[in-house]
Amino acid sequence: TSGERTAKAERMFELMDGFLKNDPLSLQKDILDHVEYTVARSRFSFDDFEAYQALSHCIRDRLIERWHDTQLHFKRKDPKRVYFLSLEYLMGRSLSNSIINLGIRDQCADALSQLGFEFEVLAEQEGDAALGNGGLARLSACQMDSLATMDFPAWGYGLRYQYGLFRQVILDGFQHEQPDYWLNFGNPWEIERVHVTYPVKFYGTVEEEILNGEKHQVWIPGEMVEAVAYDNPIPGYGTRNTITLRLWAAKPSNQHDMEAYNTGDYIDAVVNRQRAETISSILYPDDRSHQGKELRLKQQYFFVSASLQDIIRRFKDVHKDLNQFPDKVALQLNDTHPALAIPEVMRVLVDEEHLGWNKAFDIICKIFSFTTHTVLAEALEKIPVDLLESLLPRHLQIIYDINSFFMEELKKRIGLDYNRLSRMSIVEEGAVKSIRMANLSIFCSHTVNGVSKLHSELLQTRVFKDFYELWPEKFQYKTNGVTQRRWIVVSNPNLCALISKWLGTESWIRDIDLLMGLREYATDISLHQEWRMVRRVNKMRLAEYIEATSGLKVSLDAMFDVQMKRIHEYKRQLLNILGIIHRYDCIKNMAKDDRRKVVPRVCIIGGKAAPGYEMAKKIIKLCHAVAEKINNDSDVGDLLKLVFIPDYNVSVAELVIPGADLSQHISTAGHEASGTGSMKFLMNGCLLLATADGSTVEIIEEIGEDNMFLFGAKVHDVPTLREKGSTIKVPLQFARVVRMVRDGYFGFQDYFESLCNTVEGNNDYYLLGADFESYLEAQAAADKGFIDQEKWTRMSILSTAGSSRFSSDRTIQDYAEKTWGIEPCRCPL
Ligand code: F55
Repeated sequence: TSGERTAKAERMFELMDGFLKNDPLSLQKDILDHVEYTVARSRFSFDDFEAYQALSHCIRDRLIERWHDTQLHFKRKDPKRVYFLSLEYLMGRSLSNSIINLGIRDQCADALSQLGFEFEVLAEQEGDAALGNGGLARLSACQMDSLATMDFPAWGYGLRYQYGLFRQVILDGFQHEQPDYWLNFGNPWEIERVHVTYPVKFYGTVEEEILNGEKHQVWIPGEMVEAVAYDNPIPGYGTRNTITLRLWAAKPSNQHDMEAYNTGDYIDAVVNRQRAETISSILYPDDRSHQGKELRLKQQYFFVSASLQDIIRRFKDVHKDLNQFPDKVALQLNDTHPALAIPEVMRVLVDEEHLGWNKAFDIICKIFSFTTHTVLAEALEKIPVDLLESLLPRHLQIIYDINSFFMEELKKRIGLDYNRLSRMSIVEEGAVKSIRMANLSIFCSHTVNGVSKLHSELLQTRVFKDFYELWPEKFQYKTNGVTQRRWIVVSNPNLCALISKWLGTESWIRDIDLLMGLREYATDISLHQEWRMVRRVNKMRLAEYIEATSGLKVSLDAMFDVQMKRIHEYKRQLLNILGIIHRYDCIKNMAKDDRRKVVPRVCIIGGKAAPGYEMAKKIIKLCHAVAEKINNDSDVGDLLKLVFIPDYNVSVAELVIPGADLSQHISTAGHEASGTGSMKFLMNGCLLLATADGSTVEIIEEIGEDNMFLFGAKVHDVPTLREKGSTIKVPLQFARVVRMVRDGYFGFQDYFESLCNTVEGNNDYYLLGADFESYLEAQAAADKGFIDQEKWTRMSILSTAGSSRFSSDRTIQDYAEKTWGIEPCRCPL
């Protein structure tokens, strides 16, 4: 009865004694309780790792309180929600970020120091959550942070891979991949929801049924697995709002293969069941190509099906009429990887909810928005029809139906221009008939977003020109951004304190535009002093890390020059290395006296190569071979060092970025859709040496050409240069450094031959030769700038001050207003 319920609620409230408290004493008590009852160690003897575990659980409890309140608040208010669908998230560590967003950093540090622990040491115990490859995946993580902080009613959906991105181990200068079994020591940041499960079906056949005198297609699936939810609370900063990142794990279903138990071998049947788990077992480590593998397709559908069942259930809990779906739901496709959501929603609406085809399609076009992260037509995802037909026969039919409708619409607009029709078709005919996931996504979304202004121009004039001409209003762009919470507050606490001191407020952590206020002090000598001090301490930290990982001692007076990102030919790490060889060669050929004028450099390179990407792996080896030579040459000493930092990931980035003086973003113009690493360096007051590619074009607009070192061909020069091919005038120094590698100056002559071939004559697709001279000029300008420390410091301050446009808060605000149509929904305190 309701009387009993009230009594029970009152009793509960009495027992709970309000919310968990955040003073150091209460924190200590909770930590010790978790040592004893969660970690099950004696409170008189536990090590750093166990202390980390206990502290994490203590923080987790506090996250859960806020998360419950937020979810309840959303439920009560029932606002329009955005569902962010992404197959990848690079969350990195959670402890520091949570403590900072909860606003209890100092209290935690106090609590720990009295127990004899240091917060920083415990934070180092945590491993990275690396459920993604690179920029796209880290962008999702930054955007989740902004969505929570800005109080948006948002959910992230993804896959809970058991193996994250491989660990990179370097042996003899070669990359080796080791599995990242990251859940080994437990994961306090997730909440397993054993009762939030959905069946996901595969294979089987489609049959026709007559229902109320009408023909219907029904899918009779052949296999079933269970999706189990794992919720990762994402706390906002300066708000109680804590949103959900829901990751799905595959488990065998009890209905998986019922027949086998009756007919076959019991042992075999159980072993077979277990195979269901492989669906969510491993992240594909390739960030370029779509391999057309069945397992990958299974992952995509598994993720999409479970997420949509969850989303539709949440909608139906409150609403009866599916026509209202678009008023309550926005579905965001993070690249084409989750694009099977389109035919899946169609299938549910038409086959299960029995909506008419036109009505269903109308709903589809109102709920989906699509963001693409690539510039290259050849990188667009295609799914072989054969694969789809066997795994998801009904979805293939639906895609064909959508395509017929699309072709009819198109013919009305452009007539019988068959070339164009076949270019735009969702179905690609050819040796391997396949589905063009981008074409499907564009046609069925109300908005197609690029990730920078330049990227969007390229989409409109090249990659999706045919579509843009017909539906220009669909095309928008939202320049990427990164979260200042992680990339300044968490990773650079000293700079954070300095900024707050000079701005007289911490509000910039939520309101990034305030950061521009630093411009006013760009020439203030006392800020300069403090700024340099902070930067030097960060360099010290980085130097210690370099010594610990590679044994190399580096001078703090040298310029720390960093290029860290996935290894790709288009990102031109090879240009960097060839530039370093040139620098080395110059030093060697100098008179001793002249060497005094050389600005000392520590060149730092890091990044992972996709396991099957031969050239990228050769670039890594070349970097090591060159480092070996330079670092052991007594003629060179501290004037030049080259370090490869292994196993680049989010937490390595947090350490390296604050210590960088200069960072390189040197892709061939027109190849980097946006680039987000540059924004993190910029926020931390690192100067950029860059080409006018991706978001760099907008960074130039914001901080001015004089505040960075720009070089290289512009987007519009590239096609002409490529046509010219081997007739381009390539500087002698370029030929010389390539020769050195070719001739075995760094050993491994045969191994590097094919790499050298990629940059010579007509083969030099990424225009290393054409850009070399201008690259060296930019490098010389950087050297010159570094000598004038006052000028450098001013540029550094102006870089940080100019980074506000590149906060993911701004990106998310744009998406909310212009693409999703959602509003903040703030949980009361
Ligand atoms: C991952 C898997 C596949 Cl199958 C294909 C691509 C990827 C991937 O990781 N892409 C990626 O990271 N793209 C990058 O996205 C960033 C965020 O928008 C951009 O800044 C960057 O330019 C782009 O390369």
